[in-house]
Amino acid sequence: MSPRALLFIGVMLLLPIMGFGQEMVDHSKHHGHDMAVDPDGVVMNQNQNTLPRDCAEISRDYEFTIHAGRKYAVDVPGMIFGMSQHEVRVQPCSRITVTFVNEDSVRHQWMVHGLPKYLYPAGMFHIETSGGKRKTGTFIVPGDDHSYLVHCDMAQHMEKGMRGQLVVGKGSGNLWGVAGVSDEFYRYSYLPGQAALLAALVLVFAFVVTFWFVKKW
Ligand SMILES: [Cu+2]
Repeated sequence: MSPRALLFIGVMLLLPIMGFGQEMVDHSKHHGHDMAVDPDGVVMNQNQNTLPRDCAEISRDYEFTIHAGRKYAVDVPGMIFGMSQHEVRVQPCSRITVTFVNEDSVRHQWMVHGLPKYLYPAGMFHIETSGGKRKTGTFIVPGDDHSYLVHCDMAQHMEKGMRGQLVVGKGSGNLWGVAGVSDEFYRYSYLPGQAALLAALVLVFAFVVTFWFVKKW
């Protein structure tokens, strides 16, 4: 056998040992999300220092401890799961550290939607905790007044009470279905804004017309 053939066979035998051709997987950015995972849970898209584009500096630091569990839904009709606080109010451009304490035996999440996508992949920040565990995560909100949806994405948990809002600045109106804040169903606004005034005007007009007819005949 020629030296060249021997070299070829040698390299072919060595390739699997060298790990050549094996898929290189980087788990640090799962589907573009920045994830910190351990047995207690997950913090996704944590952001301690990167400022949103419309913020010159961090306006304020907040720390919240939010508990999740069945016992927080006891006072809410028809609901099974709840949070110790369904609404969080903060200043624009503030940094928020949330410790999420799961008092149930099933998994729960504290998931914020609608954040800027250039900073938070899919516009999301979330903390997920296994039953009986707690987890802490930090993120920074943009500078505009906005109401962000906060929920638990486990199947049926939002429908059964784990629905809240993060109000930045003046907010952008209350979201529906936030326990203690708004109705538990969406009221579709099919009537024009000034419906009551319009109805009153129609009634007065009808009365005047009728009165005029009766007088005339
Ligand atoms: Cu949940």
